[in-house]
Amino acid sequence: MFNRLPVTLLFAAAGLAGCKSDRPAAEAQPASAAPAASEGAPAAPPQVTITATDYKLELPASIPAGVVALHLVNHGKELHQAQLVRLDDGKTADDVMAAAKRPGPPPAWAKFVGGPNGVAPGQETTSTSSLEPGHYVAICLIPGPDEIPHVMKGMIQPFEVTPSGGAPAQATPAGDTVTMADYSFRLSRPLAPGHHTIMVENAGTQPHELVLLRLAPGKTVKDFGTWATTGKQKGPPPAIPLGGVAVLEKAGSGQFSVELTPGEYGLICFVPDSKDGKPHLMHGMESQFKVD
Ligand SMILES: [Cu+2]
Repeated sequence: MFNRLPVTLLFAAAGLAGCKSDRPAAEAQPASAAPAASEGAPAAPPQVTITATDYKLELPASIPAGVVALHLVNHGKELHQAQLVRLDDGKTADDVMAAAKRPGPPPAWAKFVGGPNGVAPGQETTSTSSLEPGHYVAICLIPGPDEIPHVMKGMIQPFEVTPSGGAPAQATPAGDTVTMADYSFRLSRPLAPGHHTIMVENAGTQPHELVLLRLAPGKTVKDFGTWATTGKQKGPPPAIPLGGVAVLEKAGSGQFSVELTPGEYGLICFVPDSKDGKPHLMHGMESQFKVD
């Protein structure tokens, strides 16, 4: 399945599910824990740190179910993401690797539920999701200049989401929404400079992802699409990926936060089309906007 991803699924990580906050929440993770809620107020979601290097993803072996903020830190020299994939009972990371080596669409037992999307070396990003209990893997499907997706080099890490009995956590209310369709992004309103929490919803029939790009002067989203796919990542990148939400299946949602400064930005989706296998950007799933 991931064989044809090298070029096509560039930033496709599996997306996390929605961030509606009516799920039982989670005790804070010992590692990076969550703010406590005041009496009567919903708890803030626990935070889990995911560290990416060339080529490993590190995260806790167990995460409490419910709303969780996933903070991805890229210590590598290449672009990385943390696509979350929920596996049916009995399936393991080895099954995912075996499937990755076969051509064809992803197996039905693997559900792409979002997660923090691609960030440049040295960057970090946070994506908030609502996770059901179950077996999961975090993977990086972004290829390097050799067009081999990082999952094939070991960027796959299993983890469990375990039932939790705490008070419901509350995601930060999103001030902005991006609705994804086949094949478009629609912003609920223009984005001003400053901090934003952005809800991403998949209203399409196919899986989609959102990668937020800050464009280099004079460059376009299309330039980045070409650089990342057919251009073998040669030369200076025409844009810096600032995260987003990795692949979400139909009706999935997740949110991410970002600090915007004035400039030109883009949104792009690299998910391979279910009919012709071309990345969605080639079906027009890319858009550009100005922050000023
Ligand atoms: Cu798409």
